[in-house]
Amino acid sequence: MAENKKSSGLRGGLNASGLRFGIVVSQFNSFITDRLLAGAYDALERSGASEKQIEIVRVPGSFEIPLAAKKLAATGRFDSIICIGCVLRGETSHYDYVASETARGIQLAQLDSGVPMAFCVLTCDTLEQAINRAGLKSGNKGYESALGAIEMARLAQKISGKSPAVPRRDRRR
Ligand code: INI
Repeated sequence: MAENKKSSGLRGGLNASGLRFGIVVSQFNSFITDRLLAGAYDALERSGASEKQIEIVRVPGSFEIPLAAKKLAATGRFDSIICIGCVLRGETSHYDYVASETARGIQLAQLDSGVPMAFCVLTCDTLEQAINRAGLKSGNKGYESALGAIEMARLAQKISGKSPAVPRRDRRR
């Protein structure tokens, strides 16, 4: 019985076909963010999305991501938005403000708009840590975030009844 409960519940799934994605990518630390973008794009394509379902918007730095993401969401054209940035700690407290306001802004943007937003903003102490998360030792966070974006887009559809949570053939009349 407990086993059954563990596997039950609504899930999004990882089929990206027909979904529309916005990707907001920061140009600051583009050595890292370009690799995260490539990872995200790869995940979307492997999951069934085609080029015309994906729109990329470039902003100067991570601090600008939330506004661009909110504006994209307001167009109504997107099922999910992936927010890509990389904040590296420097000698001053600037890092803390950029990192926390970017995270807060993205969370507010997704809660205000109702459009799922994946948080793919690396916050690292060193460049090495960032490189490891952009395709080396620790995988590619862009790839992982894109999978999260697909899953949340599908889950949002199911919760709001826009796509059948249960395949039609399995429904009881
Ligand atoms: N933007 C980043 O995306 N990463 C950083 O590491 C960074 N640092 O360290 O300054 C950064 N700053 C720029 C910021 O995002 C804004 O573009 C800028 O403050 C103008 O609003």
